[in-house]
Amino acid sequence: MWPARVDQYLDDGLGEGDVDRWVQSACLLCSNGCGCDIAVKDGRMVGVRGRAGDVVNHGRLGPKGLYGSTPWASSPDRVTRPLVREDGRLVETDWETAMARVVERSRSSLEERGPLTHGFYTSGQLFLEEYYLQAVIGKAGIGTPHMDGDTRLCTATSAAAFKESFGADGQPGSYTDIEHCDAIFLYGHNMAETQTVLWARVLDRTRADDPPRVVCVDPRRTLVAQEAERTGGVHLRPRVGTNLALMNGLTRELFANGWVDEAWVDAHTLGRDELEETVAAYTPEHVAEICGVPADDLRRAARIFGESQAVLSTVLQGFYQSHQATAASVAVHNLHLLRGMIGRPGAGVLQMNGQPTAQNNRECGADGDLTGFRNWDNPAHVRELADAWNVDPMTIPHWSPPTHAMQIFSYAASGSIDFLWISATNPAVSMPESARIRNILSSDDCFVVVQDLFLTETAELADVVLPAAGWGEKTGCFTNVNRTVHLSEKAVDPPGEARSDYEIFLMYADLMGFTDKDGAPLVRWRRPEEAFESFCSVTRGRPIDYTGLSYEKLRGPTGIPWPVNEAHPEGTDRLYADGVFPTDTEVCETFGHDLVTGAVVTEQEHRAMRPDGRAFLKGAPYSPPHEEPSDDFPMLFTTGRTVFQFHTRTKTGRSSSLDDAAPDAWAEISPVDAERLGIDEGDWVHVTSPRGGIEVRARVGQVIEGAVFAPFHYGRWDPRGVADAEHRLANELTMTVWDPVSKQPYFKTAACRVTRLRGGDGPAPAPTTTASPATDLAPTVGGAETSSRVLDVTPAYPLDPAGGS
Ligand SMILES: Nc1nc2c(c(=O)[nH]1)N[C@H]1C(S)=C(S)[C@@H](COP(=O)(O)OP(=O)(O)OC[C@H]3O[C@@H](n4cnc5c(=O)[nH]c(N)nc54)[C@H](O)[C@@H]3O)O[C@H]1N2
Ligand SMILES: Nc1nc2c(c(=O)[nH]1)N[C@H]1C(S)=C(S)[C@@H](COP(=O)(O)OP(=O)(O)OC[C@H]3O[C@@H](n4cnc5c(=O)[nH]c(N)nc54)[C@H](O)[C@@H]3O)O[C@H]1N2
Ligand code: SF4
Ligand SMILES: [Mo]
Repeated sequence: MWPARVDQYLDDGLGEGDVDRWVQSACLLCSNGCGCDIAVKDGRMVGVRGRAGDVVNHGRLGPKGLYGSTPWASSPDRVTRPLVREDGRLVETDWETAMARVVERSRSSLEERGPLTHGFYTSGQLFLEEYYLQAVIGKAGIGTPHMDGDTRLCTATSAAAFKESFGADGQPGSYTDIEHCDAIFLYGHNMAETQTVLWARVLDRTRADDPPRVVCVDPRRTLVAQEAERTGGVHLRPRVGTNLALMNGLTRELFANGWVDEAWVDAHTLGRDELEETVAAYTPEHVAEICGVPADDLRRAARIFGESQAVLSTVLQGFYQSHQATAASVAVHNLHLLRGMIGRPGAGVLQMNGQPTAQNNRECGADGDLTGFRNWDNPAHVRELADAWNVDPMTIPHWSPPTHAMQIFSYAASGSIDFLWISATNPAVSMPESARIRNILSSDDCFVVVQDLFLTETAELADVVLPAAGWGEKTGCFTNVNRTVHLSEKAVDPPGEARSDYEIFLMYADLMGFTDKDGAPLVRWRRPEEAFESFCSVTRGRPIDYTGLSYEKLRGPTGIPWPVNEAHPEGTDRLYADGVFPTDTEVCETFGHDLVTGAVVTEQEHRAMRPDGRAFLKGAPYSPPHEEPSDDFPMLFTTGRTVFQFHTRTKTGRSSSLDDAAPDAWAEISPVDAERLGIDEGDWVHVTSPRGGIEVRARVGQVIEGAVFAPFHYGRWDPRGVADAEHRLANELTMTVWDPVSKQPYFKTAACRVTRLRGGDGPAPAPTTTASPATDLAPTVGGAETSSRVLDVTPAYPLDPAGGS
């Protein structure tokens, strides 16, 4: 049992006695979903503390959760009134005027050119009720297939991989697997920085008796990689963009060494022989040629997998945002299925999420999925929703696959979408090929509505900006990566005239007058709780069954993992304990795809395979990335995160503790490349790709030779007015290409060139206590004190960068 420890943060100078009340919630800064209470004083959020009884975190909170959850809320630069564009400038106005503009434009587009003019691009950070309301408006009110979220950039591959292997979305494993496993494999997942509380749980095992071995697949020597070395596991460092070749090599080793549980495979899976054939060519030596991973390292890693009784695997952006994303992520499932390691303690897959509420977007269907894990290609599933919402089934778009985010922006570029509503995401910074995105958003042809807490780089380009209430300023539910549902209660009023996203979408539905097929208002709920109850009822009978949940039940001591129903009134820790998967043709969420081309499998083809509750083993050959190094662009560019910042920094950038520790962008290169290019630690460098470039300081770090790593957090906005903020956005370099199955764009493969511009005046502003240490261990900008103040709240970090505990 993982011991409880309550972590707490209060604003400077405040003690526990100063807090007026604590309000129940869960942390909204990553998908781990740690249970917490919000401290309120004089109507302001002034801190947080972990909830000891919560199954997710046992009271712990990490650096972002502690220091980043509340300071943004009372920041003086919140948007507090609606803004509309007048003569090229955004000016303040009242809600009536702003909504009248939105509704007028929406009506005229619908009347003139129909529902395909409308696109909704939402988030992984709203509440369940807000996605569900959007889904009902978009699917049953307007009838547009053009709905997606930034979840496409984030966890589309997680959902796609589940659907391809198991028939439906839904995390099979559990965090409790950490306590029971013999080995932990982390694929493209820097858990030490991106899910710090989960990593603390891992460290509590790896630093105790009988530790599991860790295997890390990452081109950088992250803290995870260091833990792999320390536990006698393996750090596999593939060349950027070669994950699938590596996975095929691991899979081949299981077959070649007789590590396959043939009886289990025979009873519970389909496709074993085809998979063996697909991976036959990937000998360790062949893999070494493609990936640059020593053949013996691959053999050692495979042996750990093959000889362990219970392996826990976690997968994240190094796989999802990289080349052949779905095929590589499905390959992780294949390893588990071949060993019969699923559905029992310790043998789990955590196909991770990133954003705190990405799961709910997938569940509710504001993202291109059909509500309640239904199959858009199954007329019976569409009818169930039509009945629940009392609309004609033909209103709900299902004549073709739903439009993914990258395509929505292409339609906006070509003019077929001319009404684009963006909520709780900042695509001008977070989408690939930023120059293209800025052009689309600022074009006169497309009417852009942006709903945010701040005047972000995206909001600045909008036609209408709607001021939103954030976490703690509204009530709703959300579900973490581990299927655990939490209720987050309103703690304080939003500033000025800001309103919750739920209220804003409700206002739009009322003004548009959407009706059901009997002419009654389509959306009759008022309180978020009514939307929640409606959602629970449409999940009945689906793999994601919420029918046993209510707000009242969620006010208990802990979050509850779905399915929660009559059979499982207290929730379900682990799926597929019986080895039965939701793959039946009538049940599944998709009939599946060809992993190489993305071509859809038809209903007839699916039926002919007679899945009968068995999981699919699906393989694909490796092919090289879209853009390979050339004479002009000889290196590989990859991007990611630091522990101290969250995405485009709108919250963490307003916490001085966090922002001081990682105040500005950098580019990480290997010592060998630095030497070759004449670059010293802290020098200004120009990193360019065929699409654009950045000018940042170089961190001579621990990335693999031939690769460049840059954080994507830093757009133009800066709390301290950094002079070179114009030229530091990593997405200037990334490209408009995506995985054929999940449609997730590639943020982790592009060709680039690095040139030295001039000397710097000290080390790069990259934190030294994380995945980006300098060889000379220069102190982190912001001061070692700030950094350790942030770092000492969890044992996730060896404070000594050399790796002590
Ligand atoms: N501090 C912090 N935590 C966060 C977030 C944040 O912004 N900041 N965001 C949250 C969200 S939404 C998400 S999605 C998650 C993301 O969490 P992670 O996926 O852990 O984060 P990343 O840094 O994007 O990528 C992980 C690793 O992929 C590696 N990588 C790059 N290219 C390749 C490749 O070709 N192959 C392999 N195998 N690995 C590669 C990088 O070196 C990096 O260490 O984090 C969540 N948590
Ligand atoms: N190069 C590169 N690019 C990437 C990635 C990468 O690894 N590399 N990762 C991708 C991934 S995984 C992700 S998740 C995306 C994240 O990209 P974004 O979603 O664009 O990032 P955020 O900064 O979290 O944007 C959320 C916005 O919502 C606002 N907001 C917060 N709460 C609320 C609310 O309750 N209501 C409303 N209306 N607004 C709210 C915030 O102020 C902020 O502007 O970036 C993607 N882009
Ligand atoms: S691990 Fe994630 S959910 Fe937990 S405190 Fe940290 S940021 Fe919040
Ligand atoms: Mo994400």
